[in-house]
Amino acid sequence: MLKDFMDRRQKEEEVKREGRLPPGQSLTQKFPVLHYGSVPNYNLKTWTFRVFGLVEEEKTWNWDEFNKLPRHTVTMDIHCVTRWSKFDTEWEGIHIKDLLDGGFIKLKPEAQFCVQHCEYGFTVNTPVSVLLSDNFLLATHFDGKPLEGDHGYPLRGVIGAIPGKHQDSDRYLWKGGKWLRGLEFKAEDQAGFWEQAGYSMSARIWDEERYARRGW
Ligand SMILES: Nc1nc2c(c(=O)[nH]1)N[C@H]1C(S)=C(S)[C@@H](COP(=O)(O)O)O[C@H]1N2
Ligand SMILES: [Mo]
Repeated sequence: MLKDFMDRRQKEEEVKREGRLPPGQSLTQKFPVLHYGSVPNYNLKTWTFRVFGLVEEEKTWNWDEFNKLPRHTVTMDIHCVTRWSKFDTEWEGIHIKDLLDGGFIKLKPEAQFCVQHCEYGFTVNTPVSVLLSDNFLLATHFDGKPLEGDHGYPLRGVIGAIPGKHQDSDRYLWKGGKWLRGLEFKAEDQAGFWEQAGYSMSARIWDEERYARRGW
């Protein structure tokens, strides 16, 4: 117990020195689970992923088709708005920029925002520029294994900071929807579930954009 405590403090000091601990955050070695509602049932036989809204052509992929899209492994530090941060987490999945570059999807020029649609009608909003950066992944695997049910199996959005890099696209973890089923591209920003509950539309980590600003 005491050893774990010392170990945690030491690691926290280390990432702080390296400039990887955002303001107001503290290091955890666990992987907390945070969501509203219950973990959905899944059936990979009927699972689909839909890309719609301001795209040249709407797409629907089944699980097999989805898994043939180009894949990457990314190591990120993830930061939850409830103030825990987890460092050097390894994710495998798909970069949306690869889908554009490879011609799998084509956005209309007006598409500036995206709504991630999850099971049970849960939504998250993000600017397209954030989704296209190297620190956002449509993830199927964590730590070399398929996601656990609690963490979004079979597919989730995940966003964090690439170790050693500070980018405008570094946002809190809630900007990645678990149990993700589709992306809707839009011209205007539209508040998602937590955003309607008072969380920030933009959620920048280094500026501590945790809650919606009121009045201005
Ligand atoms: N579908 C869905 N995705 C969600 C949420 C949710 O309530 N429903 N919560 C978000 C929040 S607030 C956080 S902090 C992260 C937590 O991811 P984790 O449970 O894997 O740690 O998921 C995000 N994605
Ligand atoms: Mo959260």
